[in-house]
Amino acid sequence: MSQTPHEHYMQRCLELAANGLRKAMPNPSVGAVLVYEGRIIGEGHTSPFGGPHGEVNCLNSVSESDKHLIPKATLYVSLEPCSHYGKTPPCCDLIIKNEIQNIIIGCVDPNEKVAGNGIRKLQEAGKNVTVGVLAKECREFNRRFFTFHEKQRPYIILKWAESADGFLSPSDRLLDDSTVGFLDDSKNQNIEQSKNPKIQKSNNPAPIWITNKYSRQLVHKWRSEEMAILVGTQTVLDDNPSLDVRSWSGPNPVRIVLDRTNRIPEWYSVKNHKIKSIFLTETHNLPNLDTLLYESIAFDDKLPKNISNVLYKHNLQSVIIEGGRQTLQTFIDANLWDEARVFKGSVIFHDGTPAPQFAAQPIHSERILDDELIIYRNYGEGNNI
Ligand code: AOF
Ligand code: ZN
Repeated sequence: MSQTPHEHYMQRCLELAANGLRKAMPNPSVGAVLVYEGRIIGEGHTSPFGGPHGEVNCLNSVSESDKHLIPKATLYVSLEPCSHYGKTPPCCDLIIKNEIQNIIIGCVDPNEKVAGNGIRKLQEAGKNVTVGVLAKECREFNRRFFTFHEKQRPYIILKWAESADGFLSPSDRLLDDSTVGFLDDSKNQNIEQSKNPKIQKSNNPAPIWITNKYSRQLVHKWRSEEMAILVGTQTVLDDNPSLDVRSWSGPNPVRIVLDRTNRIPEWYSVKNHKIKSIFLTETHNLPNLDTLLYESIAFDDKLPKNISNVLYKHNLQSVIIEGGRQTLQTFIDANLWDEARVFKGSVIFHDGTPAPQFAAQPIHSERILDDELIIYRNYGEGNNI
């Protein structure tokens, strides 16, 4: 489908914004493009958190020789320009000061400090303001930010890997003891993957992987894109995962660990101080230490909501939940999830822990060598962004 010129420049805004998405969090990443008579004279995107907004970087990028064109140019911006003093001054004031007359906006900012005030301020200053060009794409792009502000909760991504016959892990009966590793990327194993994963006995310490190394690398990329990663107690006790970003470059998400009765031993990887971690317990008398924090929550029938409230309180706009079965199923049953990313490997377990059960339509699937990746979105009632 051919794009209108407005859509074309808005698309460029999103391309620019993609460059700054993770670093800008928990701010939205916003792209801005300044166009004069079909020529882009300036462009920019939001700087890392706390830094200048997209509009500022766009205006600063205009060359000396083009500066006189600014008032006659059209500004495209993927999110409503801000109207408030946050860590930076209002972008609206900058636009007004630069005497830009035409502003094309992708979508309204859901932040209650802005929420239409930016558009109003520009209109009151006599500007021509158009709102809603590629609005859906602009919201989708910053979906973590939108979910956070509109639903007061993080964007929730479920991730698991299952065998070709639908198990997360093989039956214990197939294993000599529980020290054998298997499964996928929630593990802390750096051992090279054999090409054909087979169930290993305990005299062989090699883990059993469901997914191949390309799929596992993708999971590390995903971790680097989210603000938090969460697993249940059993997953930690079984696998001693580090929950960090290894085979990809990018920041580590904050580790969120369910530990209702404080069972996780001090020497486990999730308790090292290398990465900020939050332990969710029923009760604790443990002090917050360095990067290791504790939060008390009720482990009742509202557990997923209670967890989501803690993440919200800590300004964590997204979380990838990597297991185990019970934790994943609890979020599914509460209908508190936005995306599920499911790998189906080629290994067959015949028996074991069944994969979570849920009803949702896949929006995408692809093959990664012998693995299949299926992505689901939860557009359930009241749950669409
Ligand atoms: C824009 N352009 O590029 C971004 C905006 O504390 P501050 O000053 O960084 O403001 C953060 C808020 O500003 C953020 O929550 C969102 O409402 C808006 N972000 N606005 O005009 C931008 N990143
Ligand atoms: Zn701004």
